[in-house]
Amino acid sequence: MGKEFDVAIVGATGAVGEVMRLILEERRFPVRELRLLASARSRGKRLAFRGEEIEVEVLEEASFDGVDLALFSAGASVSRLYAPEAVKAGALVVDNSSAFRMEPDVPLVVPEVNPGDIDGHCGIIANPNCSTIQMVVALKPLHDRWGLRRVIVSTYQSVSGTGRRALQELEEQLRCWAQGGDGPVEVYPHPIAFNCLPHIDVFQEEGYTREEWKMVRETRKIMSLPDLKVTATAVRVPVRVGHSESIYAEFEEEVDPEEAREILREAPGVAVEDDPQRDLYPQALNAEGKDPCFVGRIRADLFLPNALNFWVVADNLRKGAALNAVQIAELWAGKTS
Ligand code: 25A
Ligand code: L14
Repeated sequence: MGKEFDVAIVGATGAVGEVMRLILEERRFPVRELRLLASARSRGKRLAFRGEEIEVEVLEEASFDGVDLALFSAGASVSRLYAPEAVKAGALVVDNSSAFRMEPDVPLVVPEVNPGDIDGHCGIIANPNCSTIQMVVALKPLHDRWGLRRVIVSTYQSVSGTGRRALQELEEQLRCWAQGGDGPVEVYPHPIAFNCLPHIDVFQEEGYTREEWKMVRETRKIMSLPDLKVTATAVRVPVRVGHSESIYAEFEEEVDPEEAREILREAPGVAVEDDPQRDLYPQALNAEGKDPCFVGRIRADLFLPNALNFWVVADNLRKGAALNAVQIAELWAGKTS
């Protein structure tokens, strides 16, 4: 029998934490014991894992005694406070927050793109931003063929990215609208029902948001292209689950959209859905609950022979967060046992 691990999920009752538990079970990750950790709000809640019920515990410093692997998804402030405690207790931390991603000694890993980078870790491996993950999974095989020079991306991000409260707010606004009223507006600065908000995370330098800067910096780090030109516009749309992206990618060499389609068909973690004559293209509704990054609308740029345009959709809670984190854990476990 292979090695088994004591695993903790921090933020176990959140939108991503729930999916982490599901994916550990689905992929038969070798869990000996699972510890579910959250804030005092969730104390005593019981959640199912492999047919048994596990009680949620309140996160504290001592929570990591005996833990081999800790998956964090409770926000950056919780990670900053508790990830060092988990490392001290001897655990490997896979952190889904933005707290450590740009630290030089913290690998930022997408297993299909830079699996070798996990070797440099000092106890923490960071899981990238959801929009960045699905973009680099599609860009990497094209970069290997033609050499990536510049990327312009616009995102259409679902509300589940913000967490449970945002999902509830969208539903509440829709319910109130159906009854002729207005719903509560608390999580986002404006209504999200029937709306698009070009505002994800906080506004920062040069008029870009933090989400947009994450897409610039994290893409450069994951792809080891420190000077890559990336321009992002991140938009929240009234979709429950699944982030969509319109990507313009410019290369060193002339490209061929048919060859791009073939390359992407063979690429790990990618599923090509591209037959416009049959109305076939990736959709958020179809991506929910699935693992691949779906790519479609692959076409040559009309004016530049070295550029492609395409559309990428993935389940932001799975490949954008929980699945990628468990894939990192699998890479690590493979080297540990
Ligand atoms: O700080 P950030 O990085 O900006 O992250 C903010 C939020 O974004 C989500 C996640 O929300 C996070 O809290 N998030 C982070 N990274 C994400 C990613 N990559 C991401 N979402 C998608 N993709 P969430 O509600 O989905 O999950 C929160 C989880 O973290 C636990 N938690 C929060 N603070 C904690 C903590 N655990 C320990 N110590 C703390 N101090 C949280 O557990 C949940 O598991 P909980 O017990 O606090 O929440 C149980 C229920 O309570 C509701 N709730 C959450 N926050 C509030 C709240 N209710 C009222 N007020 C609140 N402020 C939730 O509905 C949850 O079901
Ligand atoms: O940096 O869609 O992981 O709001 C998690 C939530 C990115 C944005 C992160 C969202 C954030 C995401």
